[in-house]
Amino acid sequence: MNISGGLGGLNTTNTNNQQQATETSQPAGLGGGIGGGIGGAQPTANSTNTTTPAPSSNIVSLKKGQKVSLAKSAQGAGVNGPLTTVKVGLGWDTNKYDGQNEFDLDVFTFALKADGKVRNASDFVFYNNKKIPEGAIVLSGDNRTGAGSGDDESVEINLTSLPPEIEKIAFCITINEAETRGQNFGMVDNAFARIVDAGSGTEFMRYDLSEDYSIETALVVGELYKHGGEWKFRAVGSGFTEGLVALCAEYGVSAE
Ligand SMILES: [Ca+2]
Ligand SMILES: [Ca+2]
Repeated sequence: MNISGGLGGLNTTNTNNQQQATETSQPAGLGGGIGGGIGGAQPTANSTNTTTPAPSSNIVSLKKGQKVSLAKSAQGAGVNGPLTTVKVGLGWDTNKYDGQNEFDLDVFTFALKADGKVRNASDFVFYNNKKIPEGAIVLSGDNRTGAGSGDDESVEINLTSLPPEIEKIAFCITINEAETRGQNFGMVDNAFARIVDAGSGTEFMRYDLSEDYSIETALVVGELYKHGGEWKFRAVGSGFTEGLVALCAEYGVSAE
């Protein structure tokens, strides 16, 4: 699929709880994609990082598979009062790649119902659809190089104005035109997600993806999800070899 062509053909096939039809119509979407298990290497500190403060003891540092309460983590990092708007910053570096093509990674965010599917294609937030209709999830923009150690692209979520039927938000990174350019996550370093209280600018949670990816062309970095009335973050770190097509199949968006 030509992602730069605008994804004009995306349609949800799941507006009436037809997720089974979606799954069976995209059987190859997740083939062999999900990365290895929990228990890999420890997150490594980035000694060249000069623009983002090193994680302190007040910032929860997640390992793959770990789930943490947003409110408790924020409180532990000194955020006063209830969380309203959080920023999920995602970053990466591509300095292992010396090919001729552009190497453009993109954040894709899926706003999901309790069944893990989008309401419709407008809940699929990316560079050509930078927010959901209610405006409670907004993508910063499209970084084309990944240069620098801070956030390369970020997503702001207003937890108080999210539609109540949105119970999960998945944050993914894909490589634009990975197949035609012969690029994969084996050429990507220092991928991370971090969560910041947008009001105070306080970072309170960080997940450094420590796994060595190879042929994958899409990553599910993590998920915000509502559990017992409270928002939590799960560090997922799963790679997919079928790129955006696999993600769309997973979350009920039909990519044609
Ligand atoms: Ca980009
Ligand atoms: Ca970067």
